Amino acid sequence: MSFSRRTLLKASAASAVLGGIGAPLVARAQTAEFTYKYANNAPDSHPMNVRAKEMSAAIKAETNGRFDLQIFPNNQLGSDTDMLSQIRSGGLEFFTLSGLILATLVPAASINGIGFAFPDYDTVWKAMDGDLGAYVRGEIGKAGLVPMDKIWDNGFRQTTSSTKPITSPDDYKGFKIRVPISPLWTSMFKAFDASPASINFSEVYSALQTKIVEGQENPLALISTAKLYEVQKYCSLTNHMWDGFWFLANRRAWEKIPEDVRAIVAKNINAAAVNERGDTAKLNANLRGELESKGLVFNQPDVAPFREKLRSAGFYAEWKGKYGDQAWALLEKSVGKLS
Ligand code: X2X
Repeated sequence: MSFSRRTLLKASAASAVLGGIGAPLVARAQTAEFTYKYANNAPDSHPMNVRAKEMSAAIKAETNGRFDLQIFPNNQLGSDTDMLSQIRSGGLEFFTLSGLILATLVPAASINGIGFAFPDYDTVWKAMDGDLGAYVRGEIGKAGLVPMDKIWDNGFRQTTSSTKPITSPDDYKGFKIRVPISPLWTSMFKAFDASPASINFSEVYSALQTKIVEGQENPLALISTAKLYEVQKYCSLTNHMWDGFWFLANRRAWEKIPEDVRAIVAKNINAAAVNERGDTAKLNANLRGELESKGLVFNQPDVAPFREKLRSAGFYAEWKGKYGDQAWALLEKSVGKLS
């Protein structure tokens, strides 16, 4: 008798599951060879999870059921801090994380979050799909994680508050603001003389509700899908940084996948990223009216004084020193002179 390797693999995977007496044959006939977990911090309705579901279905179909990608949205597997340690140990196979938070492990990964660096999405995608993104992915690779080529969009970040609108840099003075756990975020809001508190996204709604902090900053797509408007009054369109999510794989888990299957998985993840960028940019551009109808009061401050405040506080000079000349030159090649 001759069996192909694939038939054998399928048969052994099936019999492992069928070990239980009387297990229903029909329901188990399509057991996947690879069942991998993908976890993230975004609500189920965020474009990231909407596109991830499509992507998972496409991967299953194109691999004839060999690869089953299971999605765990909304911090179901823990906070970003927890998920970062799980993906490093291999307890989790895939995870999307803001480059700024990943910077606790890979310092270069926060560079796209430098205050007021990116003027618009065209500049963002040119840089992140070009030299700057390639440089950051190289650094992520050195830390033992595998980043997919296309970064996913979180968006340009806006400031919300339960106490007052932010109309000028002075309004940030002493402002109790939640920031994600990331040296760049803390440094930037300290440069504004604010009082930043590092809190994982999984705790943000309750931190705002119980007034542990007055405000937070996030793109409109997240302010909407995470319902932060329920616990905030003002939304100031500060557009102070662009933030994206790297789609990361645990290296050992990634290398275990046969090359033909890996190509299908990578292709679909990157295609989903591009679709998610479109969805999220549209939401971020169009949500203002909807959020106003839910009670958020909007204002649009002139950002020039904010940028000047960062410059005079030495923020750009400090971070140029931290990233080094090579990385800073790649950033400035994309966005122009910063300091
Ligand atoms: O933690 C946040 O604020 C969030 C959801 O935007 C990130 O993942 C960076």
